[in-house]
Amino acid sequence: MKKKVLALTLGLTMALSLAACGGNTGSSTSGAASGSGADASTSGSGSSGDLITVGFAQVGHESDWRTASTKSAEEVFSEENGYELLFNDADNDSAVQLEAIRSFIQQGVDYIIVDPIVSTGWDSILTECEDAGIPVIVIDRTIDDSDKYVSWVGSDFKTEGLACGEWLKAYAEAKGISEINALVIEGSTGASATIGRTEGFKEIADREGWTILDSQNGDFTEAGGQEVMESYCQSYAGQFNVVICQNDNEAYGAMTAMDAAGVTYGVDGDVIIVSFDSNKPAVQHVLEGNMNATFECNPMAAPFVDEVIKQLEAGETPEKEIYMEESWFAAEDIVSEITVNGEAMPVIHVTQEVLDARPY
Ligand code: GZL
Repeated sequence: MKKKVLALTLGLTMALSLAACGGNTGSSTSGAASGSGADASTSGSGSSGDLITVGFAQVGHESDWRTASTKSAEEVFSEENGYELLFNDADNDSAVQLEAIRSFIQQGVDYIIVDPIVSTGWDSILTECEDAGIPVIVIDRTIDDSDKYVSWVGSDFKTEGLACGEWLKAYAEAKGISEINALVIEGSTGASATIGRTEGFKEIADREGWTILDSQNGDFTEAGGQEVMESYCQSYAGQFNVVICQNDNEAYGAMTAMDAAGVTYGVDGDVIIVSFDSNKPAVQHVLEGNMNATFECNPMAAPFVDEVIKQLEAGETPEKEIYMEESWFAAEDIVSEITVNGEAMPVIHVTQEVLDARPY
């Protein structure tokens, strides 16, 4: 929008002045390619035309969920859709992410999209965006110490945690399991997804009198999940019957660790294991009974952001908060519905048909 307005003004001025002496107008946009990690660069050669330039500051590449999120953005913010995408993968480094946003400002992008690695430390950079007249759209994780952005598109992470707890309560009752001794493998420290899922599950655990033996950071990675679970198998051998993994990749690592320790899990095992995200490989594990349940976190925010930008381009005011639709999946057709925040929600029994229909 900035470029179109700028190009229009510039073009008009030049046309008027050139008309006096004959000549043509031009416009230039600076584009970019992708950058990642601490030496991330977001500069790039320009491309012409009235494309809307979007700078996307992504968390990193730590999980299947993140890959799906990035893929969705690349598909939506394409040249054929009228966009030029500048992309930065901050590799889970908050300093890199802030620098990438500063670079987008310097390049004069039309819009900035950010998935904030952590939920605090944002007011200063968002003020810089505001001063530069660049609208910011936040996706996925939340920013909790500034509201200087147009819209947020994402998930209710606490609801995901509550849903996990309510499902576990109903499942344990149906299975005649009277005592829950849980181990939690948390996501990245400071991420709102971690904070919300931890808070939601703990609320149900406290209400039901369950024991959470330990809760450690697995960094949303498979290696992190395996490392934490290896430690748990040492420290809590024979004491736990539930493992809550705050994303799919941590669950894959936890299963590897439990295999090595001779701990059985899943539908026919001694330990109930669940995950968050519900990427296709995780739903496959649920179908096969390796995992008991998975709670979806929808990574496909880009189409909703595209809608927000179209509204802004049309001079309209988008919603401040836009929540994604999400489902809960279980291996056994035992719990068909749970009530979360007073709302009845279906629990989907995973069949081959359900797996085949998964979009990511
Ligand atoms: C949640 C998202 C989390 C996913 C992880 O919305 O930020 O980060 O649950 C990802 O898989 O790494």
